[in-house]
Amino acid sequence: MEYEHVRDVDPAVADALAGEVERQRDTLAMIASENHASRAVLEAQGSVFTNKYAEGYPGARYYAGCEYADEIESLAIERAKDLWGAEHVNVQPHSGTQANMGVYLAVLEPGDRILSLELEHGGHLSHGHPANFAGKLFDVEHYRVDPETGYVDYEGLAETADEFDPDMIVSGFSAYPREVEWERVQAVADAVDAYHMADMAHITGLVASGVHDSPVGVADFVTGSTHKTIRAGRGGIILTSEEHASDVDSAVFPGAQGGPLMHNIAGKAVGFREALQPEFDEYARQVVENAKALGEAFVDHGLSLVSGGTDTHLVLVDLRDSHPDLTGGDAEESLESTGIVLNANTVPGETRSAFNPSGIRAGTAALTARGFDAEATREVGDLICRVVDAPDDESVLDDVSARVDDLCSEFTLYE
Ligand code: DSN
Repeated sequence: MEYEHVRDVDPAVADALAGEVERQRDTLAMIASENHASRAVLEAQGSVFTNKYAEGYPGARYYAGCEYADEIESLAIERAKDLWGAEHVNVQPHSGTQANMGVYLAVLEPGDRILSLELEHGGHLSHGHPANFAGKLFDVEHYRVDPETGYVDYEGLAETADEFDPDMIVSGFSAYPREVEWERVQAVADAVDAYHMADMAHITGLVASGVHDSPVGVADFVTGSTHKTIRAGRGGIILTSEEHASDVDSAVFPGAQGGPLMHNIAGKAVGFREALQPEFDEYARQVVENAKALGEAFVDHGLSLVSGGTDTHLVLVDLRDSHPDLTGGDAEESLESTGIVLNANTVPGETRSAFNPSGIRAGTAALTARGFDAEATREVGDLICRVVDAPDDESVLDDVSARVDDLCSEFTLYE
């Protein structure tokens, strides 16, 4: 990762690239939506396919010279079908949000009704937040988690669906630590004659490996991003049945996007091949085991976890009980100074601003990619607790920082 050609023409960008490589090597990435793609995926994503226009789909392009573009897109599609067992796959969405846009545009009209999980209860901006296109185009109502248990309130979802009569129910999350009961959401969608879109962005890898139940074959549409637990590089994906194939394809292109990012699709193809290997199942199982170990370290230390624990790759800590004077933003900042990089997050029943909320979210996908086991992850949990207890104590921060350095040297990255 020398970037010598960049350095020749642009030393400032070369410095930033080198700095980012070092930052990733020398810190612990615990932002739950991040991961470390393999060198093979990075190589494919940084390839000459960035030069190629390939509007259309394999075998039916609007440009000449698409022979190899067709080949990689077909490989990505076939591998995705193998991974998730879908009848039809579109690998062109530039991101998870673009994938969601593709599904909405495939079957909804502006003004139609969407029922989704509220943002501060774990949902996502593209599920209909007023600041997002989805909130501006559609009439959006939310369901929530049960304030006592932290689990999705499926009875509340059914009641709200009865009253609101949605055209589409969105399941899935960006900050929810439990398995989603896809069949229960589908039963509600059936009862009110709504489409069901399952956004599995965070758990694409857990579903592909069978660690989590799959929404494919249950929901009408399944969307995801390809750079979180699946490690296939940045992008989005839509999985659906033959029935909706052409509506989805036309909604993605020409509906929502122009030329597909063929270099990203090359990365997806490589990452999906990696995820089809038996080692990936072991990786995904370890991601969840590590998240459980992290959660246990927090609970043993007296921190409150939303829902009390996790089934996924992430834990969500509500700091209000144990550390009422510490905001998520302050915790994030102190942790970053030690080399532990996670994010402040809203929690159900949030009482602070979204810019400096009451929780922190931590994920284990990236640590696991660099080889962390449950014991090492638990130690990171203990280090986080030390910082949360004394966020301004320089000697604690120095001590934790030194241990983070040791762990980064032991669990190497991109050597
Ligand atoms: N913003 C991402 C996350 O951090 O969950 C999802 O798109």
